[in-house]
Amino acid sequence: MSSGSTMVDQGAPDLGSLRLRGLLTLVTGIVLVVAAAFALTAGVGAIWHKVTATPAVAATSAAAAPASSSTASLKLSVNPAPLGGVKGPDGLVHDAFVPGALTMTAGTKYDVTVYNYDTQSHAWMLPELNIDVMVPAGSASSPSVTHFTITPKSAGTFQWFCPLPCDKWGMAHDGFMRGYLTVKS
Ligand SMILES: [Cu+2]
Repeated sequence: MSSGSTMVDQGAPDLGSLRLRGLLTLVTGIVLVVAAAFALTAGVGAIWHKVTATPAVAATSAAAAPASSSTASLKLSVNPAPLGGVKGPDGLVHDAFVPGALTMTAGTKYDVTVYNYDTQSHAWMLPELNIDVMVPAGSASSPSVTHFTITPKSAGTFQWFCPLPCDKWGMAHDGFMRGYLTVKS
């Protein structure tokens, strides 16, 4: 065999070296085919794994979603721009918490932030849910900021109001210094 390889180098292949080349070509071909088959199998396996794994991940995050959605944030503004209040049917601008009509879901915790653009203090009171929050005076350019939380436990309609003497007309009308909180189950 060692003399055969020497013969190849000399450029005159005999029958033995031709057979060897043929065998090598055949073996190389088989190796390539097997390797290709392996690569294909691995590729399909990876895709299959990806396809089957994706729904499992999606199902996990979907199941976790309700727990994280049990907290919500709500913004209230007293006498916001551009009017510095809300225009009533009498054509005058009145003191108002905006929005005045609120909707919440029972069991959800609401993180409420109140911005007061009025130079007078107000309060947001809802006795049935034990809420009585002082809202300090602010200004149009620098509102006071007050935080409180509400977690309504059961469905119902509750009236909130400002107990401080402010806009007399507003205190007597829903959507101004009083209004309703609707809690859905
Ligand atoms: Cu008020």
